[in-house]
Amino acid sequence: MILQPIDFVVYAWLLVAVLSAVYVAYDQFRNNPEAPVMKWGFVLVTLYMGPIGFLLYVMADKEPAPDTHAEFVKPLWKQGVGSTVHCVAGDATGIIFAAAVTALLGFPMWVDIIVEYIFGFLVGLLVFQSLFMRDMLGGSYGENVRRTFLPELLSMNMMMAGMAPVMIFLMMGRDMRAMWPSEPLFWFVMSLGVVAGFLVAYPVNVWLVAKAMKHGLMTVEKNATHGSHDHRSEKQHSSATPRHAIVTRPQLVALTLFTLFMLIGGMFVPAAFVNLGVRAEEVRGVIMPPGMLMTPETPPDAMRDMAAADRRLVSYTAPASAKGDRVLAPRIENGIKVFDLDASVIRWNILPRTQVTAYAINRQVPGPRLEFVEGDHVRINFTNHLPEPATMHWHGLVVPNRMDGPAYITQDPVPPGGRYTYEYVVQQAGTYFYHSHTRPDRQQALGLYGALIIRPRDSAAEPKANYEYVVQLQEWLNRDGQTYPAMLMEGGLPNFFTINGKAWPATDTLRMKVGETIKLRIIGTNNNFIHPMHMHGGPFTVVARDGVPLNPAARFEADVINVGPGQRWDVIWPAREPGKWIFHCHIPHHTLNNNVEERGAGGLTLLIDVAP
Ligand SMILES: [Cu+2]
Repeated sequence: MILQPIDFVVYAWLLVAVLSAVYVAYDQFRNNPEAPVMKWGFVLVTLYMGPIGFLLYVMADKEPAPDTHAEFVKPLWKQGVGSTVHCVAGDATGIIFAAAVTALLGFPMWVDIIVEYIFGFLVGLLVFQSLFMRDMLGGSYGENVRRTFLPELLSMNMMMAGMAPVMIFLMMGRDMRAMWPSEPLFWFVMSLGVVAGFLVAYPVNVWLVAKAMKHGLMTVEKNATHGSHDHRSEKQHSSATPRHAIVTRPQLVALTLFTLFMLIGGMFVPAAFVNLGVRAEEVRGVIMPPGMLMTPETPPDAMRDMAAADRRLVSYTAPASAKGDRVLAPRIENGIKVFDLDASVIRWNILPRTQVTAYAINRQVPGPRLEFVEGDHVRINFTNHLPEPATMHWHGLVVPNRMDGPAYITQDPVPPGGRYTYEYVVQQAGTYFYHSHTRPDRQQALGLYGALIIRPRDSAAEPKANYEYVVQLQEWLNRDGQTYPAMLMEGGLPNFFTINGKAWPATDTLRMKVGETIKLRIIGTNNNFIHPMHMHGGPFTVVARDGVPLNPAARFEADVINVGPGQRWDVIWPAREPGKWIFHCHIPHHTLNNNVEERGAGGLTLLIDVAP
């Protein structure tokens, strides 16, 4: 599934890599008089390096015309390519194998890197150098291991010096799908790592070939017989490896030291920037918001907390016209009002052309409105179809403690697929709401909340108006197809704002006549900001705070009311003049959609259309 624009590049790259490797294999084994070990080397390296492997093969090794191979591969730069290909084929095979296995086994990243080095080195030395090159090198296997140890060490050090930082920074960057082997992005990042390793290892390989310490490309003579005879053309060998090459001990010591410093730098410098203690399975598939601060001490829990809601887990896409806050009619069982709430991941339109990935209750944002009457005995069956544990909390209500909902404090959270029944007698009346109390910074910010409207037993106790309207605020962070929980943190700041799940101009239009009144029940279902909600066309009267009615002497008029997270205000507004009057947040950024003004406003804006 395409989740990010980079995914197009990833799929294209992997496809080209496979096609290129097939072509190189075909050409090597059919047309090219290259030594068998190099044939395999090029096939593997092309698989690992995609179009770059293909390029190197065509430029440095593919026979341009019959019987020209020996001449064609003579230049030292091509011999260096051959030597590096041979090194990369062995080392990268070991590294990639180890990377996939260590990720699946659940080792932290720093262990992965060390195991990858050891595996890469061993496969390179014991298989690709000593075993596959036995014919070229002559001598026993043990002798070859000894003889190729130093060249392999130098080459592998440089290879890992290039590969490790690329793997670490790309795997543990913003898109941590790259940590997990079942994600195509993992293989793309491995591929880029091999390319970097190749480039860094190339100069050392050129030197090793020039000094006859490693083999480059080779041509197998057409009439060469198998058996004890050397497969190389002697003539070719002499031209590729000058006999005057003299290697001194100081040169080898200096070069060994240099590659060790490169290796240590490549493996340990990234530790200053990312948390190498993270295990791949802890951050499986997560995509982090752009701008989030990720340091060596950022725990994986913090990463999962701020990660995008996973679009691959969406079970339902709501029609663009769907509305949230729909009244949920209860079933009556033995005099108990029974409500079923079901949490799941959905796609939801906050604007006609803007969809978010939301954690929704009963497939709507906000969740369904529960209407109680003071004294009701209610039972709420909560089913969790989210990918993480969740609970429900009845904000402001007096309930038995184990019905209150804070995860790990009054109850174990409801696991994915699990269910919990909340049951209590409603003792209060007024404007309340429910929301998740498991990681509410994440879950409520992604949409897990809804209104609780409780009528008093004595309806005369309630200040009346001609109309009623519930206002639920929310902040969203939605970028490039990903929805992250909006948080007042670096990288977590919201760019969309909704009233009842819709941003202006998709918010409701309320219609009334001059002389009529409307009661707004404003609920601070928002997580981060205090929104100063302002009414045009004259003040409203504040008649209740946090569900509790203000006695007439305590009521007051205002045209701005600060709605902090969790607060509720009931206000009554009389329509004094005909026309279009707006009710909006007075933080101007909150009346824009991703900083764009649409039809005069955006976000937290509601229109009241008053007829004469
Ligand atoms: Cu605001």
